Amino acid sequence: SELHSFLKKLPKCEHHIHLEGALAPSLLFQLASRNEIILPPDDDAFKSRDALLARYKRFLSLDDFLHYYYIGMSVLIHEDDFEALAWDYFRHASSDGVHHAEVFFDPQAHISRGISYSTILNGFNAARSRAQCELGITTELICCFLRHLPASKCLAVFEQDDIQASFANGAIKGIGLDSSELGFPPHLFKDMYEKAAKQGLRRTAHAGEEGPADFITNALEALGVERIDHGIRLADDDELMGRVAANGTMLTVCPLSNVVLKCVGSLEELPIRMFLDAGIKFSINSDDPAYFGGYVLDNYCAVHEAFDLDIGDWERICRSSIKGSWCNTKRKAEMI
Ligand code: ES4
Ligand code: ZN
Repeated sequence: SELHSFLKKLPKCEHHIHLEGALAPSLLFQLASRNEIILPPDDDAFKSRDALLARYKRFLSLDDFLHYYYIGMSVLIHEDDFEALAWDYFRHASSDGVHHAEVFFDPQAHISRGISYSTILNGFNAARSRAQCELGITTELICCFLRHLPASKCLAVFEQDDIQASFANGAIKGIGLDSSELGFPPHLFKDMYEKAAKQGLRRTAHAGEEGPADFITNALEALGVERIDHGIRLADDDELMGRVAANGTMLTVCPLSNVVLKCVGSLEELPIRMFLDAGIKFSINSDDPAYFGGYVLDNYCAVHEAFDLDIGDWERICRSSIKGSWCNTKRKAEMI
């Protein structure tokens, strides 16, 4: 339709996509076979691509999804696997009209399996160069830490020589905090975020996805984050909403993710209209596109249909997401 083509052409920036969450079942099975990885034999979901996709439609919660997410990424072994994964995402993103993508990855989930950090980074960087040359899209990497693991373990990984080198040489733009939210409040990671700030890294954290609005306050105050990933529970706290609007903190909202993981009952329950009315900056993102049934354009279309936005609303959303990006001002100017 005319609207689909309008939404497709909008100059998009994506700020909330986990590269491991772009692992489509077809690539998952292909890599499992090539790398001789045995998927759980007692779970019928791994019997076929269709069975796996059907299981993805029945996620009960964030933790139920994460169980499959961590098993899925166990097929990633070689540099080429990480390159193929990232390239697959960049191709989809570009065809959806993404001009600039800031992508998450979870080094701890690979290092713990004996994969070296350089294998991950070299693979992703090869795909990033190709994306820049062949698709004309710019990209940044955000190194995420797994909050269900002890903060001391996260800090030890943060301080690893090879990871520190990737911060110092600009390969990594910033840090994030992801995985299970309930029971793991942001302030546990205060030391790591303080060090990151001193090193000139940009800082974001998942907060207010399944967890309460208090976790958003906590992330802003204890971690000094510049963005909030998800942040939908902000709608429960009027005072905090005013502060977030006044400070210009951007939320990276993931509509289809929130529905699939049952953080909301339906798209219509998302506070999109409330955020627009309150002057809150937000971008619209895919989170884990291979698991949640859509890439970024699917998320734009779903929001359009649920909230009946007009051209002015969309222009505001796109301008905010360009402004909230962590690229240089020259690149921002090219996108506007
Ligand atoms: C995630 Cl949706 C979501 N929330 C928290 N952590 C994650 N890691 C990958 N996807
Ligand atoms: Zn996420």
